[in-house]
Amino acid sequence: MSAMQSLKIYFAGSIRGGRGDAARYQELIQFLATFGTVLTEHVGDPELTEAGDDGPNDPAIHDRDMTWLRSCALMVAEVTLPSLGVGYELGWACALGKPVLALYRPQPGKRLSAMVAGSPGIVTAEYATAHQAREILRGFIVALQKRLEIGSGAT
Ligand code: 6K6
Repeated sequence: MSAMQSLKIYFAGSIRGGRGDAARYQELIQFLATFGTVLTEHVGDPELTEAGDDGPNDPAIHDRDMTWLRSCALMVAEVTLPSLGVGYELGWACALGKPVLALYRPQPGKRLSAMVAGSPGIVTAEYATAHQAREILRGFIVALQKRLEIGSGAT
């Protein structure tokens, strides 16, 4: 990738599945923005509630997000709070061959879906602190940037 091109990052996190982790999403998005362009910054918007219906209609949301998903270089999903929409996006990202990182905070008495944890197309990483999450993100993106540079024949 040339220095002029910004890495397009699709961040996925629960919206109608519940907004309990919205502040974490915002922190992760702010960190991701230091590596490129986060296409889905609204996922971390603290004003966005799970019940809010003042935005675009559902087909418009779906089609806009799918256009972004198709155009992204990688997907990062925070999967601790289960969300149908995030599961749908993960499936599409895998089918499209996108690099996918799922961040998960282990919860007492719960386990991450086997369809995420067991997917060969998804790198799942467990974390507890924001610092750990940032280190995981940094490692994943730096490795991807190296692969992209090698793939583009850059020296
Ligand atoms: C506001 C309040 C309720 O719905 C809205 C507006 N909705 C959305 N706007 C943008 N992206 C959305 C919206 N709903 C779902 N998504 C996408 O699905 C995001 O990229 C999230 O990663 C994921 C969340 O899915 P749900 O099932 O938790 O809503």
